[in-house]
Amino acid sequence: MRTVYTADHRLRDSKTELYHGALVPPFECPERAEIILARINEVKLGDVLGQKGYGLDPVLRTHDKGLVDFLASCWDEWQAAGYGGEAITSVWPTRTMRGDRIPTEIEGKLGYYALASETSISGGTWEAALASKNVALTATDMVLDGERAAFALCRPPGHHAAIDQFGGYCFLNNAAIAAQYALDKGAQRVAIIDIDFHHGNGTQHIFYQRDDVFYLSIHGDPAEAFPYYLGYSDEPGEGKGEGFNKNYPLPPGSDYSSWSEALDDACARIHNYSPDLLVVSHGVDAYEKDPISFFKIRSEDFIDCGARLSRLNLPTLFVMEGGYAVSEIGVNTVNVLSGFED
Ligand code: SS9
Ligand code: ZN
Repeated sequence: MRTVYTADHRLRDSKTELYHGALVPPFECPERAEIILARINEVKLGDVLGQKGYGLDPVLRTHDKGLVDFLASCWDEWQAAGYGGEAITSVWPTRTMRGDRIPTEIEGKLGYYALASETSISGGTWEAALASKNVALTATDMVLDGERAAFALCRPPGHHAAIDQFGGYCFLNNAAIAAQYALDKGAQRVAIIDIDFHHGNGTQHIFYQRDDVFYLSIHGDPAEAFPYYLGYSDEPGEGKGEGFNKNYPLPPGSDYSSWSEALDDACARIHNYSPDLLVVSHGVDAYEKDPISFFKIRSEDFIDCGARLSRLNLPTLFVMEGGYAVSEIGVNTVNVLSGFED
């Protein structure tokens, strides 16, 4: 399998994450992508190619222009306002206020577009987010051009980014942008299976009312895990999208026996849907030693997971999402890809 990677991911190098009430070095750090790349080369998974340019058009097919403009100018506006730290929101349009006014002051605007406050915006963030979606689209083109599978080594990740919100370490929803791009290039149906530990609230939000993208996700029960306010089992999709959203929330301590049961059910539904393309939101934070998650998936389980995905026999695009046990992230990520190939 070939990989698409760019060193531009390093431009996303924020120094602060608001975590349990303290500012800590971000879990979502540049080393993550470098360690995955090193493992790909170590096991000779396949060639590694650079990004092609795609501009903003495919982004605006998925995201709101207000969010895009905000992300592009946030850091400059934050600095121009004279604020000392990285851009972290401390305000929101909460339930008792208006959600239809977008303030002009950067602090208010930041709260409008943020879905959480752990994700600081700093210099280079926007450039890295643009490169990350280019990586996803370059790999999408490889699959549309006939490769059985490709790996988009995206960083920063994307699945928490909604139509008009960023957060959860995500700015642009790489998997969603890729799915929409495939549809625009002639695909009829796309399935997205999200194996990251966290529910991909952004991806669900983007496609919730649509039947041309079927979103399925296995994740920590949102009653007990980020993103907390979406990802429950009673979210089937809406309107013509009803029946094309499927969540598998699992409790703390879940191991591969219950996790793979959910995966098998998801694969059966994907098979019945008969998509032209399978997008895998590929996160490895379900791993037993992940510092911010609570599943018990072992490194070898990821190989089996890849093998099960492969049995669907579909053109498959892997898009990197989360995974924060940094020293094991290379092995775990590539285990899914090698399991898929063998
Ligand atoms: C854990 C807080 C987690 C955000 C996690 C985003 C994961 C992206 N107590 N906060 S894959
Ligand atoms: Zn995650």
